Amino acid sequence: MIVAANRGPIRLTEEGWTPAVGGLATALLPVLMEQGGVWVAMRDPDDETDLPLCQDYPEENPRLDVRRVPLSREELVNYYYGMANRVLWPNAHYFIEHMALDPAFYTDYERVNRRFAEAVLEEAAPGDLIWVQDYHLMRAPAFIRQQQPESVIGHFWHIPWPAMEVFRVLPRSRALLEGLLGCDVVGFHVEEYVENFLESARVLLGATVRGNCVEWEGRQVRVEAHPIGINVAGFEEMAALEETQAEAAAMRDELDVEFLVVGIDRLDYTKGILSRLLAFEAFLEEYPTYHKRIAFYQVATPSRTEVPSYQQLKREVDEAVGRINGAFSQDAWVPVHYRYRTYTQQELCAFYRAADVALLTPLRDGMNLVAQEFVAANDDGALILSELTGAAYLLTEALQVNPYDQQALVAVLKEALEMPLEEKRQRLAGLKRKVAELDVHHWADAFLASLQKATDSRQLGEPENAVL
Ligand code: ADQ
Repeated sequence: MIVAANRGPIRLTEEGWTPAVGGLATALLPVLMEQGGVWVAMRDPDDETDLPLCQDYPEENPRLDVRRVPLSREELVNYYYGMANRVLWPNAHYFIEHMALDPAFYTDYERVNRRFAEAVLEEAAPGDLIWVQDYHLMRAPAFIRQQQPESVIGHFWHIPWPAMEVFRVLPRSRALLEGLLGCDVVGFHVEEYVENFLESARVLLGATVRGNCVEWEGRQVRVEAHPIGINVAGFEEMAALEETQAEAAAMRDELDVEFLVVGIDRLDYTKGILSRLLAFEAFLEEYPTYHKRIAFYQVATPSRTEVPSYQQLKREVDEAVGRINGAFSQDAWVPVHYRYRTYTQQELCAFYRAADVALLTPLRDGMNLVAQEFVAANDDGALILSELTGAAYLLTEALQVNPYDQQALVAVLKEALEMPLEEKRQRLAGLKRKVAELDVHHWADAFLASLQKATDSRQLGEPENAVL
């Protein structure tokens, strides 16, 4: 199997090369290590130039190759910070006003996608499954298909696919769509994104769509929902560690309040951190009885710090935190605790365990794994979840809210804080069942089984993925 993703699956730490933290590496490294294979990723010109272009992993008993596509600084700026993060990301999340349209972004995106495709083709043997990941690599599947028509190619899109009318705003939307239609299987988190994609192919390319298949250049492209999950056993184990429980207890002691509300996100305008802070401010204004009894702990990982919208968001969040704490702090009580940094998964687990309420209110989110992590790690808290996330379609026992509606946010926070313990436990039990089903290993198995079907039907000489 060959995986192509913007980032590689391993990191150099004090203990040597170890798997990267995060869903993708957790899900796909074990599969690749078992089957043997190659992971193609970019080589970051900022801090990876001394890494080899081909690296065996693990060193002592190699099971896979990490193949790196070297990028120049300019390519990184245009392909990654530009096209991926200033064009495709805001478009998919319905933030059209954040889109920056510089033709150089697309030119380098195309060039880098072609280089990824070439690297994949150099590594691929006949019959290998090729699995391309995410919005950084929309054009690569079509390049691979052109060069090697028999390839079996899948693509998983980790963010929302927007409504067709929003997608079509993108310059070159048709070429981008055609890139993905080089695949046999295209995966999204939920049916709604599948439907938006099918509609985009039908309207923008005039493609024939039957059921969940797009007929394209004499092939059938299956478009499917494969919701991603977390490493459930890993999170449950981490949450149960004595160390984690001690950290959670120490956090509660230090904060010394009756109610702890947490938010954990990358610092990204799609995550709704600013509106959440403003809603918390409105809550404190409306309910003075909660003063000195509640704390809101917001953790934000630095992200895409070179992009101007992210720099501006950082300033706005800093300012809002300062204003709220300036207005409401009394004696030793500070209402908002804001941490702009990255934590280990085990430390995040301590936050999840310590919390009474997880307040996760993205303005748009493909899935939102933090909600699932909270459910796996917490025993008797309440989950407030934006209805504009992929997770909301699945985690129906959460308290769901429109993150643009400040009054609703205030009301749902009060409801969560005052929810009887029995109801919280019941909801959490339902949520835990869902999260267990969504497990990331299941996600990888289900997608790969679908991709394998494309190979099998070809070998049988059937019209591939035929819809009868
Ligand atoms: P993200 O936008 O990054 O992912 P999310 O799904 O919530 O969003 O995953 C974030 C991950 O980062 C979680 O595993 C979380 O634990 C971790 N994280 C967050 N804050 C952290 C911190 N301060 N320190 C350390 N780790 C932190 C994209 C899409 C999502 C989709 C995923 C997977 O935008 O919608 O769910 O991919 O497909």
